[in-house]
Amino acid sequence: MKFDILTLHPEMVRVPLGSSILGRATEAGLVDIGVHDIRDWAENKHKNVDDTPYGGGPGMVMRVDIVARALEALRTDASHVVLTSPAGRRFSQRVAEQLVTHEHMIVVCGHYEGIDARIETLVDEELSLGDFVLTGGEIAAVAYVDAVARLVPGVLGNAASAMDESFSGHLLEYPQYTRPREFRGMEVPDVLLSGHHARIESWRQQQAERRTRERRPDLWKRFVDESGSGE
Ligand code: JCQ
Repeated sequence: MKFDILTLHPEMVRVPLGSSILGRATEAGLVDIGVHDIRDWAENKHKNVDDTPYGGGPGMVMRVDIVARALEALRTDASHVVLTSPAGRRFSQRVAEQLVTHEHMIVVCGHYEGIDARIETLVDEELSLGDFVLTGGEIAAVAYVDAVARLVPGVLGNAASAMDESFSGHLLEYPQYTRPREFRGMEVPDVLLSGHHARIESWRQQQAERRTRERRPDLWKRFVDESGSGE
C-alpha cells in the first residue's frame, strides 16, 4: 500500500515511519511511505505557505491553493485523502480497517493556526485522533499511517498477532508474562506454566473479559450487546 504525507515538518514524521516494523515493511516492499514538504509547492521565492486571515484576527492561515497544487501532483483515481483535524470524524480501529481497503492514502497535516476552510472541498474526509489540540497534524498522521500499515498483509511478521485481536473482538488484551517467574514477590499465574492449552485459552479469555469490564465499561457494553444478538 502507498502512503503520502503532506506536511510543513517532514522531519517530524520521517523517523517514526521509517523505524521498527514500518521500516522493515518498507524495505520488504509491502508499504511505500512518501513524505513531502508542502513548501515545495509554494510559488514565490519566499516559499510562503500561509497568509493573514480575512476578517482579521491573530495568527496565519495555510493557503488552500498551495495544498491543492500538492494534491494535484500526488493524487490518482486510487487515492483517499485525509486531513488531520480535531473537528474530524474520530479515528478508531474500525476506521483503520476501512482505510486499508484503499490502494493509496494521502494525509494532509493540518496546523493549529488553521487552514483555509475551502480545503474541505479537496479532501475525502477529516479525521481526529481525539478531543485534544495538537500544534500540528503530524503526530496524528503518524498514528493513522501506523495503525493502517500494520493491517497490510505481511507487515506483522507473526500472522497470529493480528488474528488474535480480531478474534477477541472489542475486548482488551489478556495479560502476558515472561521470565522471571517471580518478580518482587509477584508470581506468574500457575495456569500459564501448566502446559494445558485449553485451560490457558479459557483463563486468557476470562482475564480479557474481566479487564474490559473493569477498565472500559463502554467496550464491555458493546461486547455484551453484540454477543447477545449473535453479531
Ligand atoms: C488531530 N486530533 C487532534 C489543530 C486545527 C486542520 O485544522 C487543525 C489541525 C490541527 C492539528 O491536528 C490536531 C488533531 N486529531 O490537533 C487545529
